[in-house]
Amino acid sequence: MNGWTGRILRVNLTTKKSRVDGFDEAFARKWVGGRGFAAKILFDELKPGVDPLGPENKFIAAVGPIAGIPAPNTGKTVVAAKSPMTGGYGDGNLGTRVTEQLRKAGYDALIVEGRAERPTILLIEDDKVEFLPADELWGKGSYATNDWIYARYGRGAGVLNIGQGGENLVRYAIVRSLEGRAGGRPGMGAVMGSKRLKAIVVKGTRPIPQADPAAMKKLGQDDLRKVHEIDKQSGWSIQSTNGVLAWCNEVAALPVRNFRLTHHPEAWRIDGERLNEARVATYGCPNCTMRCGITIRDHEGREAEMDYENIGLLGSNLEVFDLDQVGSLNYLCDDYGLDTMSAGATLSFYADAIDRGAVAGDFKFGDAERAKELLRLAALRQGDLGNLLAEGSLRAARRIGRGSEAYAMQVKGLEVAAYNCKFIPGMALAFGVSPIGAHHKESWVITFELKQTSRESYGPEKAQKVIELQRIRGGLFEFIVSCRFPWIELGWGIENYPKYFNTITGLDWTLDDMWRVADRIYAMIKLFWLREFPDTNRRLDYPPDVWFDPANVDTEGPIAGRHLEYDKYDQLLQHYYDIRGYDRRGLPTKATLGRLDLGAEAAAAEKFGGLT
Ligand code: PTT
Ligand code: SF4
Repeated sequence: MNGWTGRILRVNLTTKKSRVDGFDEAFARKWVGGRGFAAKILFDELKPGVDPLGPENKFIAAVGPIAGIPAPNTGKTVVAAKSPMTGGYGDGNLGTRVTEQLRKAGYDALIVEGRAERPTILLIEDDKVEFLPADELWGKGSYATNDWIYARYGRGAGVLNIGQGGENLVRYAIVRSLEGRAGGRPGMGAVMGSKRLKAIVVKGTRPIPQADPAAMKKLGQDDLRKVHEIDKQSGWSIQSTNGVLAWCNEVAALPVRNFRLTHHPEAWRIDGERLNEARVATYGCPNCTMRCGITIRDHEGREAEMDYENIGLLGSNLEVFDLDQVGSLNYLCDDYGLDTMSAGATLSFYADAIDRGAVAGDFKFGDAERAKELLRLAALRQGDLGNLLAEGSLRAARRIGRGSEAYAMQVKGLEVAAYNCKFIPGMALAFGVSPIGAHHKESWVITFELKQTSRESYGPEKAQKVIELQRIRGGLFEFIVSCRFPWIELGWGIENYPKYFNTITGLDWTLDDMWRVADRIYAMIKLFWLREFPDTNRRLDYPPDVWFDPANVDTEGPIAGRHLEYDKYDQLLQHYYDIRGYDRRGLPTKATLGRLDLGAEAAAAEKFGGLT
């Protein structure tokens, strides 16, 4: 079978045993890899209702057919588990040498089960699997852990690790790799921590099976050069992702003051130009010439890798308009292994709850020093306050009560990314129907919406575009496993990806074949949610209430007085369901599931909620 190793490594931390499971070409073609493998394995193997932080949950790292092959931006791995943030399916995607090393070790995916008795490093070297003690690393930050591993296994080793946040089961703890990469927003680091798994180290020596290695080598190298040229000419990497901050401020889409405001006169102080001026180094994932990781050094000499989402949620949304201080907060999240986005949004929620009188406290918007202290308390789960903040904004709101849930900025329990959709219906829909909670990765429809359609519209063209983008971003790039930035930021043609896929596998797929797999994975994930939440309904696909609230409108600027409207949003949601072939509850119909070759999965899910 070209393109796949046909092997999944299964490791049990409780029994310290491992085995290799094979899979056949039918499985490979049906699920392809990455998110496809993860969703299918978790659906098949997790009993409904298992505790995401219990030993029954499984942690998965999965790559896809083009992952790790020298071609544009193929150094990514999907990490997945049942999410401690949402209780549903969760995953993330990060740049790491694990991608190539796992493939070279002879596996397309790793499944980690059980819970180790003592803190453990899982070492995988081809067929050898070892469970090494990590007691001396437990309690250490992600940077020190990474250095310790590099010192023993070399910088070429693939490493996934967690900081203290993961160890202490902070629900939004993330997985870290390389110098600055982080992935698995819905608590994938906490799942590693719950298994007492401090790090995974992978080294492999075998060739990656390919139908035509010479053709792929030439194609990959040529295209890496071309992408590099386009990037140089476009200048995208000068500001990288943070180029978007000034635009969000201009179009009233920036989160400010826990999403109460949409723009701010001080925003320029943390924009892409300022970030580039402060740059001390540039990092990238393996097999990437775009190298979008910009780091700055804070006043304590600590280097942090900054992206727009980090700056939007640790900066403007907290009203910290000092890049140095945002850098410090970013560094702490990285070292503790906390998701910058949920951490920032949870602190903003807390400041808002104090400001509105729902809870007593001494934290105010703009207070970066106290924010650092609060991150520490959350990461170490110190005291009542640390424990409250470690739960994320939805659970914190439920504890605080007094109506605060309305301004906990989350969907399905995962905090909203840095786009303030008070009056951006299509992007609000994208957050609502994202299969892992309010992540922008699935469908970043905002630029299409604001540049090519009317902001006012709730028309089917927006639902159609959300689906089109989901198929590409949450589908193709997550199952083939490759970074989407060449396509989204440089206009690198989407048709290149079936070309890579076909050259590696020897198959003859078109983009339509890719969209079918994407739709299958989305439907599969919906069934996962149904099983966990049998009373699921369309309300699960709604964005936060405050975006609909007339009392929360901007009083000046481009969207003064405007807010989302429930009935129109509901209609837009219905357009989305209709195009996808989902019913009024937001579940794929039996006919849709049949069309997607999900009959067996439908039968397994049906008893949980009566599919139509
Ligand atoms: C991603 C999420 C993002 S998305 C950002 S910034 W972004 C935040 N980065 C964090 C960080 O840094 N440190 C930290 N402690 N927490 C962080 N949380 C946030 O995590 C990332 C890039 C980026 S930068 C984006 S958009 C693209 N995302 C891709 C994706 O999701 N899939 C894909 N096939 N390609 C992608 N390319 C881009 O990768 P999550 P990375 Mg991350 C310091 O995983 O859970 O989706 O969270 O992977 O290797 O760091 O690259 O403006
Ligand atoms: Fe990694 Fe950025 Fe390159 Fe994508 S563009 S592969 S996120 S360095």
